Amino acid sequence: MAHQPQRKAVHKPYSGPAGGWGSVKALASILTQQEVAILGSEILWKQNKPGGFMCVSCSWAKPADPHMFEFCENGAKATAWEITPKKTDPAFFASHTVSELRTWSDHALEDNGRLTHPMRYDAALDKYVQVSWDEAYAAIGAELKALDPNSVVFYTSGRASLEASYMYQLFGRMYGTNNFPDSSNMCHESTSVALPEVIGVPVGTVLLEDYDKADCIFFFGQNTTTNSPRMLHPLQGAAKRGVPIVVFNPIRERGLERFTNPQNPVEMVASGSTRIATEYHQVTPGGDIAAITGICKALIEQDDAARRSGRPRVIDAAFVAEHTHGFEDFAAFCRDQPWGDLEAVSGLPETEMRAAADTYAKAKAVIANYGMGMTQHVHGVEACKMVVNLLLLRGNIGRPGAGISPVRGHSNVQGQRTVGIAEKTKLVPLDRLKELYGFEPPREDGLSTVDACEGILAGEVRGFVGLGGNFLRAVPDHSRMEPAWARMRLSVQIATKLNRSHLFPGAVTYLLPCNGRIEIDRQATGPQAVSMEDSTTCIHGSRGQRDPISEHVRSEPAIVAGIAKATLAPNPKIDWDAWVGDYGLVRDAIERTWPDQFKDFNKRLFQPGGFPRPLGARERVWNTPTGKANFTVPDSLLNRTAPEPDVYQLVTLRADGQFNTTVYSLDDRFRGVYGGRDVVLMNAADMARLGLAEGDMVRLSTVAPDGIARELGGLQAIPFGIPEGAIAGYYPECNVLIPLGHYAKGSKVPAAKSVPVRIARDAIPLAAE
Ligand SMILES: Nc1nc2c(c(=O)[nH]1)N[C@H]1C(S)=C(S)[C@@H](COP(=O)(O)OP(=O)(O)OC[C@H]3O[C@@H](n4cnc5c(=O)[nH]c(N)nc54)[C@H](O)[C@@H]3O)O[C@H]1N2
Ligand SMILES: Nc1nc2c(c(=O)[nH]1)N[C@H]1C(S)=C(S)[C@@H](COP(=O)(O)OP(=O)(O)OC[C@H]3O[C@@H](n4cnc5c(=O)[nH]c(N)nc54)[C@H](O)[C@@H]3O)O[C@H]1N2
Ligand SMILES: [Mo]
Repeated sequence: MAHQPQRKAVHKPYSGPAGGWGSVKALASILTQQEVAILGSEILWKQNKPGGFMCVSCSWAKPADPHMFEFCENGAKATAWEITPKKTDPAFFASHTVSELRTWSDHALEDNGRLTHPMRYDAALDKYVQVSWDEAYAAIGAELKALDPNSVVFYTSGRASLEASYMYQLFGRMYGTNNFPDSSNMCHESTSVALPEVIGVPVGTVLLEDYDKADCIFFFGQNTTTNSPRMLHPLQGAAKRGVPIVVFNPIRERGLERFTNPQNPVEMVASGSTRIATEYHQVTPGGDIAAITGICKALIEQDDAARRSGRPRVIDAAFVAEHTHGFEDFAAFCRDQPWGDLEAVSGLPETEMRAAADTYAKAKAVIANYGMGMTQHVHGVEACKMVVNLLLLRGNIGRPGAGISPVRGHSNVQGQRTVGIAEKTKLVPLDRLKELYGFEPPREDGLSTVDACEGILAGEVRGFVGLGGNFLRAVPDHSRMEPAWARMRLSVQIATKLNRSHLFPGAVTYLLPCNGRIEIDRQATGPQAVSMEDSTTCIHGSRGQRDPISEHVRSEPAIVAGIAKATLAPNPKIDWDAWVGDYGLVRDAIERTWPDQFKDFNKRLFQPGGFPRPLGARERVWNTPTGKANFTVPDSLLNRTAPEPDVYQLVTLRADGQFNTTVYSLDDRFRGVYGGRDVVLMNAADMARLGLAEGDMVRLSTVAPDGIARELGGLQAIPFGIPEGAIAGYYPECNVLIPLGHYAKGSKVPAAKSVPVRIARDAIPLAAE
């Protein structure tokens, strides 16, 4: 990979709350950089409001009775980033070769502005050149027809609407493949594999209103501050009601400690803030299975004692008897684990696990939230099931104020799965598609993200179509994936902004610019609405508000239809043009495919707060093999690879100034790291042991069974509050260190939260500032 110049970062520990004036300042600086004046304009009034547009940042629920401004600092940044007037147009491409652009940073590429015209890569010039849409569709269709459908993958990043996603999966299946890897494969796939086995649904069971009814809230490995800041509003409400909030995280994340609501004038003026976490347990990365086992062990011990002395039970015995399976095995497992082992693996003293158990046992209704700190580990699937074990002990699923809440990432990542973006055929109603559209869908499972990467490395995947995202940057093992990419025959990238995935062309490469969700989507029957599903299964309509960046960009449904028509033989049962002309017809088709889930879809599109999809587990109907909710015994207490001397566990993190591979700024405000991302955050004792002073340069090298060398140098060591033996660096820069084969068993989610690495001194000079 081309070496990008290092920028010196400044470390100034952050003492303020999350939100507050810092939030306003950071936002103002992005608005200036993106040349947008949205503060005080109509656009932020419309964000996450019924009849307005749904935020393009995270997937957190949107309330029926929104705040005056229902957005957060990061949502507003994402809005500014999308509606910037800056353009990456044909003139720009004429003056930069692709080789040169490969030396640009992630930030610089996207900061250049929106893509405006369809482009084709010209190898002789090493440049992108402008083409017409018809030319692009015809060429892509011809290429796809010549390729074996099973050698092509159709990637989706979780932002595309339900309408675009439904059309995309239908097109891919009619073309002949189930190769639908998506961003979820790198994200909550561990959840999607775990939850169906244990509670019969692949998604969380809570609704937003449950946060008002909960009397205890747990967080495992989710950084609300940065990644779903609007969630801090209900949390602040809960904290003010005196609800205990118990956090498990190796890093003390500021928003989970203290929050000032930037939209509350009284708090802002008085510089007030609300304490969020009542207990903060700095678990070792990969220590949660052991930590939860400890909590469950304490509860079971208390329950055993209560049973012996005839006192009221600590577990919900009636619920366990009526609704669950496997309790006795699980209880025996917990009783058997020595506290010493649980302490060693979790990094927490027995007293902390017991304290969390006491808090849990006192509460009548508990919500457990979790994120990438659980799913992106080698036993990520088991970790998700452990959260379920904890909840089942006291009947905390399927009752008001209680439930499981995997906090999803991209704004429609959950919804895409709901409408058929899945490589696993059991998740898709193939017979129904066959009946509705009169074709024989492929029946073998397709490729997940990791499978697709393996296929690209092996030369078996010959074509890639990306509906959004930055695949090549989001996946592990950059130094192997980037050179392999160019061996593909076809690369088609549907995108709003230029990114690194666009700079490794295959033989035939097209870059197709699309509308963003905030833009007005004008079609034959007038401006169209699209829809998405939030993290709590609620479906919301969304209407674009701004004029598109250029008259040459097209909507995602239009682009999918354009490629489909150029590739497939006409099918009398699908009128692609009619669908593009009226997305209501696509919603009708979605309703016909899943009549129970999408009943009266068009009628309910703008229901305030969204309409929830029905979910068995919410009603205590368990669609599992046993017909009950299942307790399970984890296959490992340790959610990472076994420790070795001098090997550190690297956690890859998101900074506050980024949305995945989109880097808005080089700051990570709440963690006190400013102006550079080439850092390693380390425990001061580890730095002392290695003889490192703050600012010393280090090089990380991966310890992997495949023996392939993976290195990243030029990283500044910064002392930080992280457990000894663990270090942290930023995603996507650190992805070069993650072996493709280092993923969660069962879900293949790259184990990005614990990569075994060695640390050495390095001497790369810093770029002049
Ligand atoms: N502004 C902004 N918003 C975003 C995104 C973004 O990049 N920027 N990304 C979106 C996407 S796609 C997603 S998936 C979500 C991601 O949101 P999160 O699920 O919050 O994911 P991460 O930021 O990767 O961080 C996970 C947290 O896990 C902690 N952690 C790491 N290892 C462990 C562990 O072993 N145990 C425990 N208990 N904790 C651990 C880390 O310290 C960190 O606080 O956010 C979405 N929203
Ligand atoms: N080491 C490490 N790796 C990780 C993670 C981690 O925590 N650590 N997290 C993983 C996770 S959770 C995820 S979800 C993936 C994210 O992987 P992706 O979803 O593939 O990546 P993004 O960075 O979200 O994609 C950004 C690009 O999307 C395009 N885009 C933005 N808006 C639109 C739109 O409306 N339409 C279209 N067509 N394109 C648009 C822009 O061109 C932009 O450059 O990364 C994963 N990789
Ligand atoms: Mo994600």
